[in-house]
Amino acid sequence: MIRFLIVTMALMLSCLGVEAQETPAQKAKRMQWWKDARFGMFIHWGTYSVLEGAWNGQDRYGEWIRDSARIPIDDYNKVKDKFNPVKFNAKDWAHMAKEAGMRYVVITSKHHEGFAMFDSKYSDYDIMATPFKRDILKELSNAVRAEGLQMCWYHSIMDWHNPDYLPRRPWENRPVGDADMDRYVKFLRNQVTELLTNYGPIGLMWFDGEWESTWNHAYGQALYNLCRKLQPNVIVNNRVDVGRGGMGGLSDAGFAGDYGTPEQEVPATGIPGVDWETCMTMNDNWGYNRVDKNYKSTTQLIQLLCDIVSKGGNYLLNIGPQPNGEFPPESVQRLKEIGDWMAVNGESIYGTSPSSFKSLPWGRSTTKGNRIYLQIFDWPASGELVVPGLGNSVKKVKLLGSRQSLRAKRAGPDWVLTLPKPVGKRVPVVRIDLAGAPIIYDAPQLKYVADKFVSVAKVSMDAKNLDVHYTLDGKTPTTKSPKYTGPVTVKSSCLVKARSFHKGKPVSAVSMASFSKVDPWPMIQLRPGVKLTPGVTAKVYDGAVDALPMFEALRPESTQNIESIRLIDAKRENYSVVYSGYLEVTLDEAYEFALQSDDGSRLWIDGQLVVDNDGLHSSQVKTGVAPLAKGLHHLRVEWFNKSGGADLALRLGVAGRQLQPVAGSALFRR
Ligand code: FHN
Repeated sequence: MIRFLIVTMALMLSCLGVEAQETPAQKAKRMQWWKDARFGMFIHWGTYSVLEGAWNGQDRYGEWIRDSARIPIDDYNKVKDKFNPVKFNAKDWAHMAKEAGMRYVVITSKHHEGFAMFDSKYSDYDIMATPFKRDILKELSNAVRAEGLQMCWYHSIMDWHNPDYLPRRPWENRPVGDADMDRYVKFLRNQVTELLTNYGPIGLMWFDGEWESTWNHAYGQALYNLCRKLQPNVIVNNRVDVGRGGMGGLSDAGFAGDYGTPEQEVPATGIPGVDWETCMTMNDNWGYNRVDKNYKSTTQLIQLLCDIVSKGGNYLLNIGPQPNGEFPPESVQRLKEIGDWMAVNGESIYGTSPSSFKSLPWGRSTTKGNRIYLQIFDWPASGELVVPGLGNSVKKVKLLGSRQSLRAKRAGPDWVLTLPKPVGKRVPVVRIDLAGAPIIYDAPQLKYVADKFVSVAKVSMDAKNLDVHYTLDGKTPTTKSPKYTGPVTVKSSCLVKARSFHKGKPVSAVSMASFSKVDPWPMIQLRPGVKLTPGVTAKVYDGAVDALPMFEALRPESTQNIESIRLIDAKRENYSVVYSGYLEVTLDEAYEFALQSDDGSRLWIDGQLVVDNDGLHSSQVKTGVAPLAKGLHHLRVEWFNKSGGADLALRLGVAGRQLQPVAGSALFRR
């Protein structure tokens, strides 16, 4: 335990490194090449490729074959003896990536199997132990850079080969022996050091396999800092740490990693201010499977690229090379066809910002300064394409790949483009040059923390470049109504209405929200003589649950008095805690509470549920608002942790203002 604490403290101290010093502008500069690139090649290649997805008569496996087919490690180790990709040609691979319009290449330097696709001095389970005996990563990094692309590494934290990595596969009777996770972390860091020292400038580190309980935030943050120390300009994805929320791929604040990693899915909308990259297979497997012919069509892949980029994301499209070192022919064909499209339409992808439109019924859009690009998935039978709510004057309209300009006419808030005969190509793209930055006739977006308030509520109204007029009496806004110039303070119950205007004319629907001034929940009157002590009571319950239980039906294993709402034991698994006491607030106000937990949690104030953050999940934050009178209020927090990471934090503040951790000085117990 002492050793673990020493190692963890050392790793935590190393956490006070890079991120703390980098400014947002410096990070933006570091990530600019990646944001502009928008499109990359993922390559999953390892000894699993030799098996082509087949084992013992089953042939539906992929890169997880050792685990899925339950192959004992001694049998699996022999597979490397057949790894001899005699047709591997790094220049061919790099050229195909370039021609496909991809700007970076991410290859598995080590997948979960633990095999190093490079010459590592820290392991004899590496490429030099195969008949091939060539450093694939060295050859590929040279070829990729020669094509002007960024070389990047995928590296798995989870390792099914190294005897120090824990946990073992649940099905294998491989003794734990003197396995030592700290020793494994040192091995992992040594190989990452090789990858960021011996192969020239690396664009990004794509970590993976971070989800098992033996990996933690201290390890993750320290590994992030190691990468940035070795190559300060390297980008590191969020799977280096433990903050990722499942396949949706995004992390909560407070965890290491420069961008989110949705996998096999595209977020429903863009996420302003959040960088993310969707990784996806062409068929159903990351690693090569010889019978998996379920390839997405080229048109589907191009539409996915447009959808992702229109939302501000990057697309990392996977290839699973064959054991002979060639890409599958189906992949080669799609790369070529995507490249043909990118050669004509790449300007609508590279260096673009997300769509200016909330949604388009016929396709997607991207933005680049005073230009918008329209990527047409469904060609209008009428030959007329309606561009909804575009407020600008249109200077020029062109179909990319053709010389002719297209006719455009205004129709109320819309523009209507006359298209030529269907071009029959995949996803035609129209470019519109505007007179100024895009002005889209969206209804104002009303933003506020709570629609119930005690003293005042504040509401902001965002309509990008348009004028907004609003009313507080429920009437439809006109140009004679107050013009929005900044957050509006609401002091009595009312219906707020707002509308967008352009050049003195209404150009959007009316947005509305109802606000109610309420009486605060009364303070708790204690019986005379009742003495309070700072802190709260914590009742601890043993047992694995998947959701918060009915605690009234359970018997606590212990009751403790602690100074604040915090984790009691960050390393313990399968237990729950109920924290109870009194919270003292100093004003009659609507208070916003933010409850962060891994796993589930709930916050009750005066017996009313204010925040429900229940469920099996990684660290996530939920918020709620309660109108409270100055004085004492009952507070109860329920929390549980099943396995893996654990987290608990409670913050509060007057609604609309900065939230702060609930101070121990505001908490009391009998
Ligand atoms: O387990 C891996 C899987 O094999 C593959 O590498 C994907 C690619 O992002 N990542 C993990 C599954 O989330």
